[in-house]
Amino acid sequence: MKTLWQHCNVATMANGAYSIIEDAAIVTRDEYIEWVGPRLHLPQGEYDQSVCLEGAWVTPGLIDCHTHTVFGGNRSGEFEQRLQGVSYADIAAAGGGIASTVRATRAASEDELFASARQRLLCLLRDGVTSVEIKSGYGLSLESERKILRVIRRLGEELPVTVRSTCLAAHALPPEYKDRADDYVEHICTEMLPALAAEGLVDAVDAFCEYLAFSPQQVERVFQVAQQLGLPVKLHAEQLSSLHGSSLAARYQALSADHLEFMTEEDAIAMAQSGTVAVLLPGAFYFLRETQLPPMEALRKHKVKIAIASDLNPGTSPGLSLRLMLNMACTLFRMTPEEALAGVTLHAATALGMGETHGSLEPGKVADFVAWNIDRPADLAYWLGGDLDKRVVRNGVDVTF
Ligand code: DI6
Ligand code: FE
Repeated sequence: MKTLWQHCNVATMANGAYSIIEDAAIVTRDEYIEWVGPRLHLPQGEYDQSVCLEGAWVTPGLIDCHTHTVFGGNRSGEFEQRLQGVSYADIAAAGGGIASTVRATRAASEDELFASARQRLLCLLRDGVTSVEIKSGYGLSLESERKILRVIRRLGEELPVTVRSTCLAAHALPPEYKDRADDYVEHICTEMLPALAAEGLVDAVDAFCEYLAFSPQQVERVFQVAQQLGLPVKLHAEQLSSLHGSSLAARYQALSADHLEFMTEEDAIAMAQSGTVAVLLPGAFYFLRETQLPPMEALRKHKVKIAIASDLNPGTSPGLSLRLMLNMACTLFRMTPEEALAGVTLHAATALGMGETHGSLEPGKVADFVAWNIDRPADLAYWLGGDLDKRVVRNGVDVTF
């Protein structure tokens, strides 16, 4: 099926810049982009169908490259506690925090987890998301991590979105391993990861490197096993303190290091050298009322690719809109709307190892795009949420709903 999409302006996001083509046309053949350029230069040819986009601005489909969409329960009670002055770390130390979501997630059936995650994922899709990464990490046992990863696979099968699964078994210490972090890491490395990878449930491996989670030495053990299994790694690093997890991630050619508020310039240099993407999570920064800003200047100076994601999770970023994160990236982190859009398209694709096939509108790439009824691309970072008028095309097919 060959389709001509025309009467639109395109921000192709090639090379991570708007790369605008006014009065553009896009030719797709099945799920791929065959041609994109000014309509006046459209090559002669026959089309099975021609679609008028009525002057819309077309961008690549948005990519949310860091979410924890699958979990049981929620933590709005802890939100109230934090508003009364109790810290995130205090709540975690008292058995709340991640541990409380682990209890609720373990207690939920696969169908219950699927139903609640589906609702949240639909919110992201209504915002123009066509690819999403979803992490496990609220199960923390082989059986319950498997349950979450199976739900993640099922979400990708039943909804019009490309889903990448990440195993985050090293998210927190499960209660049965209290005071035995090394033993839990050993269990992850010898039992969980090999089994889950063999079942085809894992596309990448992540860990939480933090004083209240896992040490760089423990993370390195997990990375070594991931490498043996042929799986790419990523890391939650420098969110609450500086342990140089981002440099460790760079040493293992991680796809991304995420959060990064407390990273140093040396970390940025290491990430630039390994091509590791910096994934910034303004929703978590905002929701925790963090004051330490990620080092934007160092990231820009060393040309580290910057992605933006929702971090959708019940504890630190109950964010159901990736476009809202664009706004926060601009207002809180002083990114430009162009940088922010690159952060949810091309650089987000790279953070998922999909940069060759997704994230920009170029011939040969997958035809995932959104035609927005807006005046300028900056509108995407300007409006605070809301359901903007749009058409969503995924794999060359209109999936607007
Ligand atoms: N960092 C975060 O912000 C989330 N996980 C992580 O490693 C928080 C998860 C939670 O509080 O439930
Ligand atoms: Fe996270």
